[in-house]
Amino acid sequence: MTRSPSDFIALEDKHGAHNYHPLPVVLERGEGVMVWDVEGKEYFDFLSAYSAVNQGHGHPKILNAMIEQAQKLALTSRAFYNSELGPFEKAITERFGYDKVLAMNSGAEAVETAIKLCRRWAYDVKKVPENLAKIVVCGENFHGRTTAIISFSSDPDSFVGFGPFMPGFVHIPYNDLEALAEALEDPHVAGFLVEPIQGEAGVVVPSEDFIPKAAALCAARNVLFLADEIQTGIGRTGSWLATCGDCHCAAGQCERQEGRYTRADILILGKALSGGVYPVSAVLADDAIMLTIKPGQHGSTFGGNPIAAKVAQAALEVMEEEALMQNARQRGKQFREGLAEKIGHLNLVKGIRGKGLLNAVLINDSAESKTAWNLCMALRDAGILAKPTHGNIIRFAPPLVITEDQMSEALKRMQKVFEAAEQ
Ligand code: IF1
Repeated sequence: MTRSPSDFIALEDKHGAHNYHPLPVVLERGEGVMVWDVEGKEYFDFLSAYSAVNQGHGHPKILNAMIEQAQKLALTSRAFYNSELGPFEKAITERFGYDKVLAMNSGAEAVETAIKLCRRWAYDVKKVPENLAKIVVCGENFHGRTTAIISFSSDPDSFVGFGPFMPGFVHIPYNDLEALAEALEDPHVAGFLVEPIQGEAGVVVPSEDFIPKAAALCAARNVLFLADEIQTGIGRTGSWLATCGDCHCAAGQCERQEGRYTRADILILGKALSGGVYPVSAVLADDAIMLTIKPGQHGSTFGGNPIAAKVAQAALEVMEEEALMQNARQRGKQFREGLAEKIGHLNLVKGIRGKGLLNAVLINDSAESKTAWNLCMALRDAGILAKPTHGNIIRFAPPLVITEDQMSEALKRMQKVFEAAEQ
């Protein structure tokens, strides 16, 4: 077989499920912000595997943690203890300020875990009648692709054809405090599950008071606040957690400046907790919630395995050692201001929005048009990899290790692509 991209694409087409429509580029190697295709062409990675590669591709400290642990002991299952899980649990619960953590693997598994915890707390602590607990969710949400999670999706692509659906979810519009207050009138509501910034919906940043006031409304009604920080957490928006607002402290040590830091009752992490090399997700909560699940009532074969524990610990340490939250804030500002200056005036561009290094460009065309896709193809040819979210919105989320010079070069290339498309 030759090493042409079309050969690799043909293999996937013939032997793989068609559950994706990837951009036609075949990647082979990555280092930091850069990736190379099978023909040796170099690209800026402006997707970071949907914010799972915050620390950059092939981070040496994270890779070494994975390799060294794999050579010692990779997997025991939780039938036995292992030497790495306890130290990781201590590190992450102290980092984010919670009593306990339940380690899983994928983000969807962590969201499912949070839903189970919320329901158990409702029945055991809030005394909601058995099987009547409800969880409030937002329109345009994305929390994963399991059948329970798609049961409360509002995206037909996510749920059509996969019924019957899991009951017990109530929809409100995102960023709508009045609708939330009304939904919380129902005494059977156990929790409110929300993304602090909606990623897949197109990097929708809510009003500044939405998260803190939503959490306050929940507290007043004895309803749990579940923050899905799988995409926004671990530095992506310029602080440890997007629910940190702008205080930039290391979450958990925050002085909880009124309205500046919202502490979720159940915090859901994933993606970049993996350091971009090994799936790790985690659910954090205090004892009153976490201990409602008893031995044998939840788990997974790989959840909390020694490699995951070592990799996640290294992934968190790198964030602090390399001041990646601060860099995300500075480079994000450089991106939004630089791009607005270069292309903000173009008819093609309807808007630029985001926080930290989770940003998006809204294309001035219908969601059904191919404009955003065609722009991503042209960006690919210019050595920048990005992909549209819903229709006419392009998400830009490079690894948080991107330098000022790399961002300047990427912005120059984006300007050329958008100006050429404007003609
Ligand atoms: C794919 C979207 C992003 C997430 C939030 C939970 C999960 C995700 C806020 C589930 C995962 C990934 C899934 C990935 C593409 C990507 C994505 F386009 F699907 F919606 F980022 F916006 N909560 N998001 O963003 O985590 O089980 O995937 O580990 O192709 O499905 P997961």
